[in-house]
Amino acid sequence: MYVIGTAGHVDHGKSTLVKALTDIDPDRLPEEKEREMTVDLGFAWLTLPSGREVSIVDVPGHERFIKNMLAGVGGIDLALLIVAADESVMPQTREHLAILDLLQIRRSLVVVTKTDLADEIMVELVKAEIEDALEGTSFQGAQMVGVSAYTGDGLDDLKAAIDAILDDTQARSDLGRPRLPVDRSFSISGFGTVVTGTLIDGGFAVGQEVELATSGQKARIRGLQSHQSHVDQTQPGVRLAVNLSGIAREDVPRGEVLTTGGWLHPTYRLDARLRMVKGGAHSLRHNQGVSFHLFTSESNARVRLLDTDRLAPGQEGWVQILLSEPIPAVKGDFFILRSAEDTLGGGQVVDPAPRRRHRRFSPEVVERMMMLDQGTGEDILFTVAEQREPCELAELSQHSNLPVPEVLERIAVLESQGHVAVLGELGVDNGAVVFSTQGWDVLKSKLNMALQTYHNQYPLRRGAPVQEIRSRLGLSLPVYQRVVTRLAAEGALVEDGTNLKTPDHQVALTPDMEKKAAEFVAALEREPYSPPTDQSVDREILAVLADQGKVVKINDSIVFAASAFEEMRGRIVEHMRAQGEQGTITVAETRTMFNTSRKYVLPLLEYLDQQQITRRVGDERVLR
Ligand SMILES: Nc1nc2c(ncn2[C@@H]2O[C@H](COP(=O)(O)OP(=O)(O)OP(=O)(O)O)[C@@H](O)[C@H]2O)c(=O)[nH]1
Ligand SMILES: [Mg+2]
Repeated sequence: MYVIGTAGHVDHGKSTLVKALTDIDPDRLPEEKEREMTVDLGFAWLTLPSGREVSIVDVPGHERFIKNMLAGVGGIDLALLIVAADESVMPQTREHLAILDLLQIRRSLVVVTKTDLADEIMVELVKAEIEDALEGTSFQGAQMVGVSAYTGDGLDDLKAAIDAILDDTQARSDLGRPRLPVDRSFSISGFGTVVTGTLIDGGFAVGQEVELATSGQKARIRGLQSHQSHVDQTQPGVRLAVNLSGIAREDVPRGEVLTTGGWLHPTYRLDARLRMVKGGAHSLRHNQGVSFHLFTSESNARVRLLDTDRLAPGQEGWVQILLSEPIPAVKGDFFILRSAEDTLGGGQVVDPAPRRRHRRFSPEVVERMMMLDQGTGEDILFTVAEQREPCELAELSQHSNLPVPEVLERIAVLESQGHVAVLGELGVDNGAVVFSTQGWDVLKSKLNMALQTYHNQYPLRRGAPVQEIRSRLGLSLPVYQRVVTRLAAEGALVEDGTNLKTPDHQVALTPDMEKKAAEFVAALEREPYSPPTDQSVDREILAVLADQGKVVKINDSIVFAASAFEEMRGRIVEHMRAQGEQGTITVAETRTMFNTSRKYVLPLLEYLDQQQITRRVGDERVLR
């Protein structure tokens, strides 16, 4: 489906032409009918001679309503630039032309209206003037058709010309990420909230859950209509009325974007390539305040010029735009900048959510933006990965404006060429994360450094607690888990329970420590069942002895030599077994057995309970 938009100076016959073509009066507001002037957007549709159905968005020509005009032309495929034969090129002819040119509207056609008011020579003169105005714009060389809505003259030629152009126009791409920039919302009693707009980048279906990208609110699609007929699902490029449940009309103002959840987020900051209007009246200074228009939305903004102090009419530059109201944008979207008086320029979003405020006059910043703007799919994905790593697939897709299947394909190529590292299996929705190879190497060495530092600090510990290393690296848990799994598989680190260590880390005691440790164990062994509890030994050394299996730590004060502990455990178990299935042992029996005191026996039996060797029943222990 295609959407056609009108454009041109006030009173040049846009709405009358739409009515003549479609039999639908696009001026629906009472004040429009009364003043014979379009104030806000109008909508109509017709079936062309080929049988193709097309939508028409009719815009106001009056300078005062230029914002409404901007809200209407964002999603159109073909622009009809309308010039009255009795007035020729006028200020809003030029301004609308400049806007269509900046938005890079794909196809264009010039319509000279009111030919009944001019003779043939005058019409030719007007066409020559238009030709001059089109020079240097994307409209240059556009076909021109003369019509009179009054006599009907030329209307058939116009329809045929539109058909021919659309025959030759590619259907809108379906990226599977529908966006409906809302241009109207109203409520119908018995139905509730209805919003309208031109659908781009994907389709919607009845019953689907949707999200408002700016506010984040959710709603459900109750019904869909295109050209006043019910439809169950849609493709991109249609004019659509969406009946929503779960949301009030007031919560969906013009400028909202209806989309599927999770991928599109509003941004306060975007990077862009800005082109100033050729032959415009004003230049743009660094940090100047402007109004920013993207599809149907509008926000006040400041423009940071990144590679110059001033942009004169006709010049281009790299900019970072700071918005006062957040707007959901996608890489590649076209926007317009206006001052209070006129259209200054416009351009294309290069990065919809740059991570930082860029330094000005930085060659690296400009180089990255150029890569995002003009690079191949691989270049773009690599640049996004480098800037935002670790990156998930959805993030790569949003920031590159490439559909997920293409992202998967191209990331696989980048991985095979050694430019990126992919952690986890590449696939839809399985949480794989992508690093640039350099970023991955940096992370690996940081992790290695963190482990080394830990081992140096605590040479007697087996390893560093997993969570401590994670917080040092500042990684999210899912990413960290992928990182550890990958590095363990590569043999770059060893996972040991809840500890991590470098593969070559080994706990080694110094000779002095060895001596102290041996003395300590010997002291324990001298009194195996009542070992001394006043022996001071370094906690780290004690941990090593426990790790090595030479001692068993029962609690903070009681430590048995391993041989003693094994013997006691064996004899206690044996005592119970000897009595048959239901064998028991008491504290007193244990005490007698080892000729020791309650001080040792109580903690020992509790320890055996903890180890699930015994279980306490009243005053006795039974075997587990
Ligand atoms: N003679 C003649 N008059 C026309 C023709 N088309 C429109 N008009 C008249 O021109 C005036 C303006 O027409 P509109 O269609 O409202 O112009 P518009 O471009 O939609 O104006 P805005 O929406 O306000 O920018 C009206 O009085 C129309 O009747 C035509 O083909 N011939
Ligand atoms: Mg009009």
